[in-house]
Amino acid sequence: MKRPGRNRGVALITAMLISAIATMVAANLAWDNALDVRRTMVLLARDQAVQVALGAESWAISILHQDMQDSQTDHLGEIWAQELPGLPIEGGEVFGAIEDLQGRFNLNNLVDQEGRVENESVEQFQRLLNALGLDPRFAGIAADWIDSNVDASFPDGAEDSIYTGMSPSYRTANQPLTSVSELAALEGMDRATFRVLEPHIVALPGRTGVNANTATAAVLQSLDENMTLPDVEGLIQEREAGGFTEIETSFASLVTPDVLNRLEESTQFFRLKVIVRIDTVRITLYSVLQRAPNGTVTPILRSFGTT
Ligand SMILES: [Ca+2]
Ligand SMILES: [Ca+2]
Repeated sequence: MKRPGRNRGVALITAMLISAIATMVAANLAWDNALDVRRTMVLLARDQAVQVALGAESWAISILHQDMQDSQTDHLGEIWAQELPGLPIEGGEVFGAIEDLQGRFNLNNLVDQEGRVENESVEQFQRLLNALGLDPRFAGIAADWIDSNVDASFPDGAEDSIYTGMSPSYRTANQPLTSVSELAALEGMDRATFRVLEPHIVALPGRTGVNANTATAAVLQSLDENMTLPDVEGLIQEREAGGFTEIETSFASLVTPDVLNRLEESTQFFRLKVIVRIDTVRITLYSVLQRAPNGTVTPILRSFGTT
């Protein structure tokens, strides 16, 4: 016996099912397609942001090159030291700032060219740590990390015997640093200490002098054990208008002749920080720029997103 009503019902349900599946497939395709488009847009925006950042780097290079033609000294009143306010670009904006890295304490000064600990610099680093309210022991520990031997210095050293006993265990670098972030590996170093210290330290290739015109307050204080806070404030006030007129006059009564000899009024190493935002993409480029005596500026280290 035929049951036409029931067959029609099955046909109807089948048709509805097919139509539902077709809709689902279409929706999925549209969703995938939208994701693909979005992904491609982000990749394009990222590429573009990197190009903008490199463009900003070229601009910074020309500013530093020009600065060398215009002046013999480097101080915080010069054009390169002025932060670039946000500039609009297509779909976003770009910010930039150049910092004098020789206003910081160069950790690689802790050793001489043969990799032996240089005591005057270790003492200066101790004074810097004290000025920042940090444990001065880190100076000896950092010196051991960088110096070429594996004999722990006394009383504040730490060599392989300490680090190989840690979990996970590791060894000391026993060579100059390429990044200050290596200090995070030091025995006893924690994030809070590193954060306080970081704005005042740098890892530059070889030994460098401090630029008195741009040194941070803590670095100025580290120049001599008898340097007081009012001394530092006086120095900062004195250099405000356009750097020190005569470093020797300003510092002779405050530091030893040795330290005075190492003070400089111009700079070789700068760091550019560029932030580019395009659409939802944001990148940060850090670029260490070295300026030769003839004014040629070369990027020697680039990194994205980290210090
Ligand atoms: Ca200058
Ligand atoms: Ca060592």
